[in-house]
Amino acid sequence: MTASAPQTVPGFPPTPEFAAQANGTAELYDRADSDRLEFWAEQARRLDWDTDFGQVLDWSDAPFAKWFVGGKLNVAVNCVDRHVTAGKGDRVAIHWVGEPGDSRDITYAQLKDEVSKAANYFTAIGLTAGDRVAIYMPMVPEAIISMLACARLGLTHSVVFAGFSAGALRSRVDDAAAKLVITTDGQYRRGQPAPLKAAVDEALGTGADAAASVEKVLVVRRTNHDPNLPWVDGRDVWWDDTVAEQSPTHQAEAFDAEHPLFLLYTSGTTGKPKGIVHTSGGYLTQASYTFHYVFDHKEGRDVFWCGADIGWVTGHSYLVYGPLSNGATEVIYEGTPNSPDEHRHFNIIERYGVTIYYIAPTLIRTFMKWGRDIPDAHDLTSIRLLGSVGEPINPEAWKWYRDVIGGGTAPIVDTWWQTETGAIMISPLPGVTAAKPGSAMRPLPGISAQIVDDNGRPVTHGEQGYLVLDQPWPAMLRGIWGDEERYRETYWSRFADQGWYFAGDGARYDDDGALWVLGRVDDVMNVSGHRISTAEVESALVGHSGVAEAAVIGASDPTTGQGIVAFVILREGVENTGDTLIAELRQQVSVEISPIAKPREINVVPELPKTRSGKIMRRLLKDVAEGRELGDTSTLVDPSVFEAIRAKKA
Ligand code: 6R9
Repeated sequence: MTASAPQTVPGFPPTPEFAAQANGTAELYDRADSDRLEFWAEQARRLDWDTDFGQVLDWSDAPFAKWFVGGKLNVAVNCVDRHVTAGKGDRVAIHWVGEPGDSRDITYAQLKDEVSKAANYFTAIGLTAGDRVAIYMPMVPEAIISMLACARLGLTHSVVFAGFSAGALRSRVDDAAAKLVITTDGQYRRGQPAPLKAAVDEALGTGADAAASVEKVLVVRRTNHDPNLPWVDGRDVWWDDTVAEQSPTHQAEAFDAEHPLFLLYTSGTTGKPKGIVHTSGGYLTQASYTFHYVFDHKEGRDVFWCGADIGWVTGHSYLVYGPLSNGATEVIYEGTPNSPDEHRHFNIIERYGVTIYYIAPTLIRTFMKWGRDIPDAHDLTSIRLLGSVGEPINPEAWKWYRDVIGGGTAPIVDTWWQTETGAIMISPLPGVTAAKPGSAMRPLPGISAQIVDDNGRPVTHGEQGYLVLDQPWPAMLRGIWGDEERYRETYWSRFADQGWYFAGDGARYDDDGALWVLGRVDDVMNVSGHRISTAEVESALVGHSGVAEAAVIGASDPTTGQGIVAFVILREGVENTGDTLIAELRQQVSVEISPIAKPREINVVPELPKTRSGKIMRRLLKDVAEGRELGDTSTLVDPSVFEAIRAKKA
């Protein structure tokens, strides 16, 4: 665990002006407490249902939940068409900003046409409800159009972060047996076009090695960087030649509330990523509800900007399904925050009058490093609410965020949730909560959590324990794709007797009962808000012919939260070529997983510290990496191993 929290700190109460206009009220908690399921039924009515639901929750087959039983709806119609029908077709849905500085405004009416065209094309190539589609794209409008077109047809999308390697894409395509892969010719990376379709070609392979499930690769022209883009005839098609030619009208059909909407792969404690399954009615209900209350969204007035990539769950719930189901106007930015320079985000806030801004603490700390002169050079007075997500936010970054970006008054919502939870679970309610810097405060109305010890007993205030969710919630994952056993084992076995969901995070309450999330208690690292498993990086490292064994830990890092530190043992007879070897190993990880998983530091050591049962003592490696005195070494086979490791590190 990383963050340390003071026991009692004062909260920042909302200003009377903010409280007076807030969507959230203290009464919302009471209403949810008095009848939780009725409360969720009320929230579900935010959506348009073609067939009304009966039972709100069927938990008889726990841990497999069914929410809004018997209800039917179309997710895309709820995100797009119904706003057009309600006369809001001219409202901008998306202010899109490309990295090279190009931009596009897309109204709800235009979005409806674009989504319909894509849906017509997907139907024309024979895709039917239940088929899987892999989306491997940078942050271009067509990525969102593709997601919505899938939702419209009941196709299950699997968005794969475009920073992932060909190998990572292939394993996800195979696991889901995707029939269609949607990509772009290239993507901008810090102002330069870089190939992307090439990675798809590499991933899908040819001949005997070809990904068997894939029938078509649909390519959006983005960078135009290669006049001789490699092309597989019969498999590859341009978006411009196909989707763009389709009719902009499409009759949508309603799907069951439990119809699978998307898969999203996330790192677990083992090397193999898990395909988290989300369904339609419950997911959209909670995405929509949280967007309205946590971001205090005012339709037609606010301009929302979530800085996440669509490759992560934050991009799914707060770039696509949450904002669009609420008829929001949002900004979507394709590139990095320092392209062309460090003013980029603040220019965008000024240009579009962004009112609600939602980013990760790692970016806040990067802004702090760049210096306040940069944001101070801009008029950021449009901002009225700030959000944080992905990792614990340190109180210093919280205060800087509020003072420098939020004009000293904007409420901050520190939102705890996970790929698995689908939507925000624990967060202050703006206008109601006196938020404390660094605390996610308390579960939202309708959500129930506890902090417990190893035996499932609630810990006393001030003590650290495990965060568990003791009641099902609408946007909860419905399973791990194709692996029922792993679903039970990963989330429901730790507190099986009680039937609680184990989140994998440590937490504690302070003396005032505010909840502080302290970080992962399992072998999952959090680097710049990205979840990376130690096992995945270890398996990439031992994939190098010179490496016999590897141990990886997340060491605390002032900017990225955690940084990846690896310890490797070389095979007999392999020469340690120093920097050359380290560079090769880092490259190996980059190719096998992604550049985001490259270790910050790799130490070649003669031995790894192990317990008698053969487990690597990661806790001790963490002590070494963070330069601390060693903790208890009594269970080690050979405590002197550390002398050798320290000598190597020095
Ligand atoms: C939404 C998202 C989930 C893990 C989660 C926790 C960490 C997320 C946090 C936070 C402290 C917050 N996390 N939000 N920790 N405070 N506000 O990030 O999903 O990528 O699945 O990561 O991120 O450790 O378990 P995901």
